[in-house]
Amino acid sequence: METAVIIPTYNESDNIVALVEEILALRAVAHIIIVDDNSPDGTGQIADELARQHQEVHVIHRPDKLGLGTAYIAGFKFALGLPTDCVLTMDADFSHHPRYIPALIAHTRLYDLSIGSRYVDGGGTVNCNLWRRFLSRMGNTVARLTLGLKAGDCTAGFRCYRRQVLEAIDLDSIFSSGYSFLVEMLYKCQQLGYRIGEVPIIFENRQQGASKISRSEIWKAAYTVLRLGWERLMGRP
Ligand SMILES: Nc1nc2c(ncn2[C@@H]2O[C@H](COP(=O)(O)OP(=O)(O)OP(=O)(O)O)[C@@H](O)[C@H]2O)c(=O)[nH]1
Ligand SMILES: [Mg+2]
Repeated sequence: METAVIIPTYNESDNIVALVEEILALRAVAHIIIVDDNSPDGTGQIADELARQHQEVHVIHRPDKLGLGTAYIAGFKFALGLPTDCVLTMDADFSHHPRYIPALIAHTRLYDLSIGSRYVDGGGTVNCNLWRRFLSRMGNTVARLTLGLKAGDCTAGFRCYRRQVLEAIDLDSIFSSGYSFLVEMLYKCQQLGYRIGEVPIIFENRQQGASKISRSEIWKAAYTVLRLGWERLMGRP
């Protein structure tokens, strides 16, 4: 299956070269699409250099930090313009290790959406502090209960979508611009009846660079879940 990988970046200069090289070494993906939001640390220029060296690498430059959700959407639209069968998303910080990419792609033969999951047998987290683990577990529990989501890991950004899924969803109708985009996308996939599978992964906390999750992102995510929960209650699609 021809696969495009989307990597949103904001200040990932310590990670991006090693990550792209590890992905290319797998020889499992046809395209790597880096979506950079004018990172002050020069990630965008490093990405341009990678694109000059490797024909598989494409770079989308956005003028400002516009959020993870809209970065995925920009990447999806670009990927759909290429002859890809599936589109994989992952973080740039090695929390989503490239070694799982082949299993995720293989799983997408059986499922419309495959999630690299911390919360299925064989999955887990390493080096994450108690607060991060609590936040993740809490976010998952609230999303599952409020929206009836069936996946174990509803907030994971390590995913592989079949092309048809992305073509069927009106990407411009997605409300969330930030991290809660992941929950909203999963909700839409489940509502549309797509088959969703999970591949166990060990999520490792980032070793280089800084986290971008702010307190306001957490509030925005809570609002998104409540908003979708209300729509579900009202029977709106
Ligand atoms: N283009 C773009 N990328 C972003 C934005 N916010 C975060 N990212 C990238 O999205 C990915 C996830 O962000 P992280 O800060 O690692 O968030 P996280 O993995 O949930 O949090 P940590 O575990 O603390 O690393 C990383 O590759 C970031 O560089 C944004 O506004 N725009
Ligand atoms: Mg991270």
